[in-house]
Amino acid sequence: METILANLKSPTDLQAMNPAQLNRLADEVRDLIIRTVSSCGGHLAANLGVVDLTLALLKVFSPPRDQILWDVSHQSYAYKILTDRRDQFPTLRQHQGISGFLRRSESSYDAFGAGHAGTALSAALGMATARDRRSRPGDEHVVAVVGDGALGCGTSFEALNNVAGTARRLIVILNDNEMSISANVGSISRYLGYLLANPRYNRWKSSMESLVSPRLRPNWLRRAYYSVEEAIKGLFLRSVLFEEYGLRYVGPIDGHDIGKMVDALNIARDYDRPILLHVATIKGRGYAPAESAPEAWHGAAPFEIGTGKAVQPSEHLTHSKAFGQTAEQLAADDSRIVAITAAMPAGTGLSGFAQTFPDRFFDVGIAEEHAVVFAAGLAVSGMRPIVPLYSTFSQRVVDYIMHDICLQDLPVIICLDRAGVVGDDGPTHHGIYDIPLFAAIPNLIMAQPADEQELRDMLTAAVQWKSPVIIRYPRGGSGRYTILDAARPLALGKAVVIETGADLTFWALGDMLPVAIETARRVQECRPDIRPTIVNARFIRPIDTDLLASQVAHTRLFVTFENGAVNGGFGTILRDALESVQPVNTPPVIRFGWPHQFIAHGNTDLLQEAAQLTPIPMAERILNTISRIETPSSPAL
Ligand SMILES: Cc1ncc(C[n+]2csc(CCOP(=O)(O)OP(=O)(O)O)c2C)c(N)n1
Repeated sequence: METILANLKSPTDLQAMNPAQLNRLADEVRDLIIRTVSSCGGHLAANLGVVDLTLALLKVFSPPRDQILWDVSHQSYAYKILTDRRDQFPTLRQHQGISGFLRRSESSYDAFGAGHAGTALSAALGMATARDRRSRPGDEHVVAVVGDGALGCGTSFEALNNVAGTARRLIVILNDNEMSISANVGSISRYLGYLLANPRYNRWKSSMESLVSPRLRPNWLRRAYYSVEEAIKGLFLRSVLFEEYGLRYVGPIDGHDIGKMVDALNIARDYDRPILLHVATIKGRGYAPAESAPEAWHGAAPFEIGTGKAVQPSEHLTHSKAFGQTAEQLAADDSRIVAITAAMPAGTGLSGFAQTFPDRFFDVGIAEEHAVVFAAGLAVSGMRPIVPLYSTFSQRVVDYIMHDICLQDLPVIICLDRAGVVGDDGPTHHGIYDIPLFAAIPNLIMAQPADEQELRDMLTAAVQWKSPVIIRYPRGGSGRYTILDAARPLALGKAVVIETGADLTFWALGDMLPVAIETARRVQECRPDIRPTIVNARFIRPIDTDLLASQVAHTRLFVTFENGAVNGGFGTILRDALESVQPVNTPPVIRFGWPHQFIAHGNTDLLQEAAQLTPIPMAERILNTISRIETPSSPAL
């Protein structure tokens, strides 16, 4: 059957469509999103929730002239499809395909790139202010779409605090589905619930709308109606927070009624000061499994559309699960242990902990900064906080970890999940910068276990260390464990020699240990006379200098392996440590890690191949270096 979507030439085509056509187009877009995500995975529930809103936005506004920003931008699939990426959409999140987030380099329709929450309001305010400051200010619009979860971010409120008096016009769409990834938390979320559910106001509003507003066709009359509504609203609602910040508040509006949204967006477009439309949407709208379990369908792995079942279910433990189970066990033995999450209870493996210890579990919303300083306060008062964060989101808390935790030497354990390249989500989500960012901070112990069992050992030991600790571990699991043994002793600052050889010493960090072992095998295949020593480093800070000192005299070449940025990473720390152990005639170090550039999205194996971080090219580079060392006339290393 001929579809509207297939015939769409430009987003401006939507402006001539009638409501029936727009509703049909919405169904077609949902269908394409479900089919694509079912085969390549991605953010499903949030995207299905904003299809109608996206159509309404494109009916009223004209990007790229009008600039539409999406906070996080994980919910931008319909926008991508309807602007200029319908035909590439099946390549979503795949290596060299289109990104799962907005990127300025991908399309002129992507006004501002994102992936981390809480940036759209500040950026939109900057763009609107720049527009107003031009010598001949344009009449283009800046529209920021912000979820109720992202609204809870500190930066969102910092931006709101600056709206009044900064930009003349700004349109904010608050997309309220009452969910972050999990159910939204905190007072702002409760307040939004009050706005959504205020029965007296809503009853009055819907009867007025059904009686009056359909007849208000001339725009000026509709504007007059909204002014009266605005005045009367104050009788029903206690002070409207957004109005205190200098934004006109309009809402709540049914986010699945395209006609109503178009009416409200027209008002917003013509309004002469900052305005916020409160739009109520349902996460997962149009796909029953996602509607009934939006948390589980926030990010979906490939699935069968009919049943909603994962295509490749795994029995194995992930690092996150190993972390969560261990934290729960530790909490059972020690009443000082509390766990804090910044809106990621399931992703970080804390769902079980939350159920077992509800009074020792804190979901603070998307507020990583608050999460770690809150933990510092708990630690000062004798508690033992454990804070799992995704490595990439920890980037915004460097100062709080330095100033509030490490400077005061507080025993807070921060677990950096998704450390290393994460694959399909790409550069906004790769967790490869935590070592360069954190390892310079004094007092901080920084470590990485080689697998899930060692994570259990390390976390259990860390509770006794009485210092700030960061434990990093990668996405997924090693595929070796369904169940873990009891924690084994693990000595602070000590690496472990896995294989003893001579001449060549490999230090592998965490999940790179199997890669180092395989690389050693490849080296030995070509040079049976060389047998590398292989070390599981375990500690980044303090690095095991005793072991290094014992190796330096009989090692001609050190090689480091890490799933992190190579510049300033583990290999650099090891090289510095070697220099302090043996300042003269220090052996050379080959450092394997991610190069100094943003790493694209795509399957992790392909990314590793592209960066030559697989055993064959690594073995070749090692062998070349050895032959240069063995040939005295070769250029210095
Ligand atoms: C700083 C930061 N922390 C955590 C996340 C992970 N994350 C992605 S989407 C999301 C929920 C956002 O909720 P909301 O803004 O309401 O959007 P919705 O998914 O409900 O549409 C979270 C926590 C993130 N992207 N950025």
